[in-house]
Amino acid sequence: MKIGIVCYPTFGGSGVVATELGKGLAKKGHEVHFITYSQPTRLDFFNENLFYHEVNIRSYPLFKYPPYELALASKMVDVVKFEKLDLLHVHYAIPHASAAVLAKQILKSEGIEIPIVTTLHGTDITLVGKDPSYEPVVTYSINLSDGVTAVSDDLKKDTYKHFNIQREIKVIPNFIDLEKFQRQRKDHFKMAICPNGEKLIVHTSNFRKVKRVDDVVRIFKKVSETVPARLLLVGDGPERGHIEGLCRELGIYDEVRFLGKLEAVEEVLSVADLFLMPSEKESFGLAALEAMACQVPVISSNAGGIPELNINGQTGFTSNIGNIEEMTQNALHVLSEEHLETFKRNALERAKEFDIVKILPIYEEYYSHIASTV
Ligand code: GMT
Repeated sequence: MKIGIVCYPTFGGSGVVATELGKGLAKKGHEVHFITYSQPTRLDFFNENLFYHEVNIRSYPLFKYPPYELALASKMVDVVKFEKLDLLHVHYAIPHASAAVLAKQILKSEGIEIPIVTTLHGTDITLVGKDPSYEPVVTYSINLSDGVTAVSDDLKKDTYKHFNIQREIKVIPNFIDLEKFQRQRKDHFKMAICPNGEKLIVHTSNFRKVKRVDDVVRIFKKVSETVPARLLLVGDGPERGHIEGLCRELGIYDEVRFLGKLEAVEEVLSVADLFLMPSEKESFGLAALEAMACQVPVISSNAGGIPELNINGQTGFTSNIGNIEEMTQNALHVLSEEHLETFKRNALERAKEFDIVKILPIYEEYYSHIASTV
């Protein structure tokens, strides 16, 4: 098929999923056209089936807010027409779904039918989308999409709960490329960070409030009072300054390293013993899946779709949001010599269930089904 993919081209989970999906489809022989405002971060190699179309946003002194959604819709119209696309797949409802609906209506007026599939990723529903400033547009554009997918059962339920949705939502979970995310031998790195055999705990996120990085730091402090440990914080975002301050205040700054945004996060995960994800909201938890693929057990909250991935007592543990005490006890349990290897093995086995090789055909089948109904 000829597929147009619209996404945020950044490090965020939805952009990563969209880009990896497009790369995977291209490798299978589909022609994939990315339509974004800049080159997607992970679109970093040549493939004859991959194309990138940049959305140009014309500025004008009158515009306090440049109308990105209109520029995007116009670009979609252009690409669908001239590349003769069979389907548009937009990731993250705001504003991609409404821009796609607009593009579809324009194309229809010219006698061109283009099916659109919208994938809901999480905050487009649970945080931003249900805000009254966006809710009517999100509801309308989900209802007018030809196909709608959500990355977990929990997100599907949340969408029906908060919006008046008439469409069937299909759950297609996040996936992982096990060739890229696998435990590699990085002993020199581990020696440099943990010279005395300390346990290595890792957290990766965009450092937004919803990730509760405070909890990460507080759990680490408590764990390190019992077991010598180090904490690596990967990523960057609005809470970083505050978290640095908290580490100083708690007297653990020397045991914590801030690595910023990393391309090859799998290298860090390859030497990790435990991953922390105490999020307030998380539709799926792609970062935890990446850790598990590298044989890293997960201590997490039970928010959103996380329990659909992290199996309590098997691949790690899930606790109520903010229950730092329980998460600490669970972390110590997993890190014990007696249990660590079993949890690592279980984490990898679970990650294999989300292998891109298994999930790609589900998308392909869904595309064919949606295209046949339009
Ligand atoms: O986690 C974030 O804040 C980034 C966000 C995004 O929209 O890019 O991630 C969301 O989509 C990911 C891919 O589907 C999911 O794995 C994340 O759980 C989800 N984040 C939230 O729901 C907070």
